[in-house]
Amino acid sequence: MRVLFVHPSCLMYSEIYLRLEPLGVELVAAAARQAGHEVQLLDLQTARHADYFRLLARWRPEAVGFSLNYLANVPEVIDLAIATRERLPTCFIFVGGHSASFIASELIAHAQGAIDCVVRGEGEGITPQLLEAVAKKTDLHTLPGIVTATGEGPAPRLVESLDRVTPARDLLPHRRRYFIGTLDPCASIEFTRGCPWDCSFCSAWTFYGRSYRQISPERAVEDLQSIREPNVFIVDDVAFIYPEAGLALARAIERHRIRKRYYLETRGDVLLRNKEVFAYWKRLGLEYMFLGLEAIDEEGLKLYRKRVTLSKNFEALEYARSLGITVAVNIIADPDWDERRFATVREWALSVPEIVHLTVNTPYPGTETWATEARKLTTRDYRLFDVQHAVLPTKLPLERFYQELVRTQEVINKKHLGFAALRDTFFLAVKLLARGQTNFVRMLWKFHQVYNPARQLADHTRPVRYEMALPQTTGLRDRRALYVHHPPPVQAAG
Ligand code: B12
Ligand code: SF4
Repeated sequence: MRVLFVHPSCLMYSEIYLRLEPLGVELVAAAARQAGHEVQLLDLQTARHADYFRLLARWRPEAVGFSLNYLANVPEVIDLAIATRERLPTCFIFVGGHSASFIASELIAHAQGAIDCVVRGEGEGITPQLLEAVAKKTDLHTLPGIVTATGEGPAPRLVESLDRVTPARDLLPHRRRYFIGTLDPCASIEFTRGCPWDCSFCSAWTFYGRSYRQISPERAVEDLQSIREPNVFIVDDVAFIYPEAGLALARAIERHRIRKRYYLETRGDVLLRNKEVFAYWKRLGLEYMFLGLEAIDEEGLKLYRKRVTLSKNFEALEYARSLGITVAVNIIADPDWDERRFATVREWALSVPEIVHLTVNTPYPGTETWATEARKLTTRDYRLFDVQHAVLPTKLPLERFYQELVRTQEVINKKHLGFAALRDTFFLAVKLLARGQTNFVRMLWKFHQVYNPARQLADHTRPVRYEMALPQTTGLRDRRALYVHHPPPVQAAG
């Protein structure tokens, strides 16, 4: 079969800092190719809708699979599915990915016949079986994780081994457009999957049923060796939870003399527990680390159930600084914040050398906060669920909230993109431009175009064509009801 996989566009408010390759759908595309299908992959983060429609007309795929990790992309994917159905009425159209897995039936209802099925959970194992069933015209909704308008298969299954499929990176022609900050160009890689913690605002743990699996060091090294980019973003939710695994991988990389610059995400307590692992990785090229601090007070940490103390987080920052790693931290802005609270965060952000990101507390389907807060939502427009908009009632008038939010982001940004910082990055920018890498330099000038309180407020007044469904009941009796995958329980971490 001719199968086209599609990743939707970037979300406007994150595009200025980064644009990364869609690793999940690359894996699914690789699995379909391994099963003998003719496969293409189009990433709308680097291509336009016009390119998609041209490809449809030219190549006439028999199946189109959309990747839907981000809730804010839901309207785009539904519209593309409808437009595809109009152009190619017999084409099989399916959707998979993180967000799609939590709202499968809702998507099918919105699309009114344009989406044939939604694949819940990991896609690389089931997609070849699904395509085979489509070709043989057998029932789809008997397959694990498959949801159609007429039925739903059994619960999705975790793939037996993460070593079997390697991402089809070769299917993406515009690889130089992927970057994160100064790591330009930048590829992505996965070493582990899942997270054993259970933060209330996050759906990473509910998607994988709190499981945690690792790719073997041999396979990880092989994948790394195939990457041509000098920079690599590690997509793992929490890097190097288990020190032995982090060290084994580091040793294998050293043995193979692989030299890259790395960006990873982890937790403060994991960093402190496994200091020697991170120090080793620093020697291998670890340059940036993202720590999800989420709050700068104990109360906030408890609210998000981070299971870490404030002093541990601050100690972790100290340790990362001592290693010479540049750290980016995230703080969650609660809709409850007033001017005083924003001012405190501004003050704190200016007092530390780290890059501070501010995101707005957003209940997503699949999170615990969704089960407890969704009924309070002030909007049901998917596009606003991008952690840059307030979707819960704000204590300040909404306009004032955005003014404070953008002012805070601006103050923080000036710290890094202001004149003094620019002077420091000048030579780097020139070097990148000389190599034809323009992503980082463009980013430096984009902030004011994107972050603008009036524009953020205006986003709330756009007509809404697809409205999110609310949960049937409030509260949550059994957290396992949120799970997409239901593996046997693992021991809780932290
Ligand atoms: C890496 C990552 C990123 C990267 C890369 C994104 C990219 N281009 O793909 C970066 C840093 C850019 C990023 C940014 C953001 N992210 Co992010 N990100 C992740 C993270 C940690 C891992 C994703 C990943 O690569 N996993 C590894 C691959 C192998 O898994 P996968 O992509 O899920 O793919 C599998 C399945 O989903 C499925 N599948 C995927 N596509 C398809 C397609 C088909 C057809 C099929 C059948 C199956 C299928 O099969 C794949 C293989 O098993 C997830 C958390 C998580 N664990 O999922 C958050 C996560 C997806 N991000 C999230 C958010 C909120 C964001 C931001 C909005 C944050 C911000 N501060 O601005 C931005 C938005 C970016 C944008 N769209 O423009 C939320 C999503 C919430 C939601 N429901 O919408 C998540 C779940 C994190 C969380 N804690 O809640 N992110
Ligand atoms: S530690 Fe990170 S990935 Fe794990 S549940 Fe908490 S926020 Fe999500």
